[in-house]
Amino acid sequence: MNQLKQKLIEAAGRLRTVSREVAIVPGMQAQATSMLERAERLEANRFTVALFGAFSAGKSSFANALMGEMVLPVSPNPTTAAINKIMPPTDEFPHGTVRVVLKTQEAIESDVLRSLAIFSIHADNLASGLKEVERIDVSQIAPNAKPHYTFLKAVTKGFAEMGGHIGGELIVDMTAFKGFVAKEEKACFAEYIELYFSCPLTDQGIVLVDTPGADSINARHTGVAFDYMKNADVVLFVTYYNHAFAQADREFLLQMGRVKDSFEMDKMFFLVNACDLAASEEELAGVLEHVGKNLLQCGIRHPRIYPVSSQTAMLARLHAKGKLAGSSEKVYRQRLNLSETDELLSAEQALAHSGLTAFEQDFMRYTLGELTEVAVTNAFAEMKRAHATLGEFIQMAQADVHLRAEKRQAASDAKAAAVAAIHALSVASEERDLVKEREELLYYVKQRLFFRFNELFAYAFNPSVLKEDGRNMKQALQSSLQDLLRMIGYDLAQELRATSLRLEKFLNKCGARLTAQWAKETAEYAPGLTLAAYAYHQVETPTFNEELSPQASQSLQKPLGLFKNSKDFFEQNGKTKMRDEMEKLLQEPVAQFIAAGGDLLATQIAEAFAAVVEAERNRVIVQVDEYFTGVFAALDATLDLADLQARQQRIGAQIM
Ligand SMILES: Nc1nc2c(ncn2[C@@H]2O[C@H](COP(=O)(O)OP(=O)(O)OP(=O)(O)O)[C@@H](O)[C@H]2O)c(=O)[nH]1
Ligand SMILES: [Mg+2]
Repeated sequence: MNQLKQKLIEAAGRLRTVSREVAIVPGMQAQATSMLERAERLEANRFTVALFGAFSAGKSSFANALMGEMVLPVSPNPTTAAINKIMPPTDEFPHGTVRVVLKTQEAIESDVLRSLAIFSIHADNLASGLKEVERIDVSQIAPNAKPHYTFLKAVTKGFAEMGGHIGGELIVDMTAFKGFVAKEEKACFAEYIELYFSCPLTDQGIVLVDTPGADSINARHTGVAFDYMKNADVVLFVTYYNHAFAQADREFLLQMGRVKDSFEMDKMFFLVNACDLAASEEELAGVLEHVGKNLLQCGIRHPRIYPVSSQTAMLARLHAKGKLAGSSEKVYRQRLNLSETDELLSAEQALAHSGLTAFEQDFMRYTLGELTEVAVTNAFAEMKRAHATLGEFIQMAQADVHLRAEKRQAASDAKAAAVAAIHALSVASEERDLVKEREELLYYVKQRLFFRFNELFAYAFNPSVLKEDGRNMKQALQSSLQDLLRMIGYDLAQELRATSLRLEKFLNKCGARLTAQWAKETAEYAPGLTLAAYAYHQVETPTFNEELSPQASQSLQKPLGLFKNSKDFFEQNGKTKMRDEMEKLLQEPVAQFIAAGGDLLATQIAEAFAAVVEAERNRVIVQVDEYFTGVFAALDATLDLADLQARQQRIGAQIM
């Protein structure tokens, strides 16, 4: 594991050396600066590993096992309530420091007002909103609305203590950390919590992000979850051995299925945790197969699935440190099928038995190893480019005096022609392609939503919610309808987020295509110039609305009235009739919703593309300009040839 960081540091060192060698060469300043910046990026490199999964799947337990210490609080009840990041310590934040970054006043207010709206309560501001929480009828809360209620109660409870800190940040110690992470009344005020903690994992520059159970994160933090899914280098998805996939799991995995092809590499790992609960090898194989089938249904093919026991792995790591206490040794022996008199396995064997070794090997090799490799390869490509440019200048400077004079005039003309060609290249065809791509992607969003409509309808209008056991059926029907609309809004917002990522990828394809065209144009006038590789541009995911228009709910009241009784609904064709009616009436509001999201995407992508063109064009022009500065210096014989040759040789040694 240690080699990763070392490889990066070593490549950074070479970049610094080469940068120093060429910094004084006319026409190579931009390359020198760029190599220096790359070196800094490599040295500060962070790999983000984000953990997702349902409540109590064992995300925090697994994170602890990876770190080899009981850092995060763990319990059978919903525990982790805030996003927390375990980070490599810095000078400013030494080992053991905890930084709690609190939400802003606006963020808390909008979270509270949004959650209140789920209960049809509308308030003007935070203070008046919090007073309304008591009005919620606890006996009537739909399962999907539960996280919202828990959240509102937590804000009310914690306001006296935390209210004064809103918008700021707090520095606390490790003891207070556990309270912040696990106590919802505190955690609900935190945007995220950073724990600076030295362990083998963070020493490699890895940032481990532990998230609250998918249920609450889906209900209240969809945008945030998506950003982590999008930006993390590795995503670990944890399920508990004998828990079925919950709806929240499915929603998360569906989203992963939608976007996975937008990533360069497969960055997903699936962990089936608590495998110590397996009664037999056959049972375990059955569970793994079940997980694989579920993933396939979500569009995830060829998943990497690992059975693990976080607890056994943790015990093995304690054993390795000689910290195994009496009671934990007993559990440890049970897990390893050893009697009290048997000799203990080595910690290494026990870790292999827990499944962690197999996971860690692949995790390091396939993802972080490959990511490091890519970073190092790019660094070498840049050094080789510097080596080639310098070689070209040396060759020119060696030419005889008449030839140089001739070339001097030609170079002057070539430079002007190259710059003119760069400006002349039209980007209209890329702009058209982007519009076409967006329209096509959005067309399929609508198709897919209605393809899923039966499933969503059946989930919202299910027999357990519409049971005639004396409950208020009118209210139950309304709640099913609201559930359905909420799921549709959520599904569409997720689709739009996925679309935004696909468009980001397409935009970069267009950008790279332009750069390739510029390279072709400039090659005619400056054959010795190799342009720097196109740099990927990220586009921020817009914040999408997640609710259909209120008119949608109004227009569906009529088909809702078709409900006679649950027998007619579930056993005769009452359900089909209502569903078909609703499907018809929803066409328009869904189309409008997608169109509004599409407008947001259109503006954002157009602006982003204009910015990419501007930035890349300038980058190319600067390179052309620099290159000719070097050419002129070489042809004017103002260079110290012997010195340049020595430099080129030293650079050659760096890139061997
Ligand atoms: N048998 C067994 N139980 C485990 C294992 N890992 C975790 N558990 C138990 O599962 C429960 C949940 O573990 P956590 O790590 O808190 O789960 P989580 O996913 O972080 O839960 P939230 O933070 O609430 O979303 C705890 O009671 C753990 O002791 C394991 O490997 N084997
Ligand atoms: Mg947890």
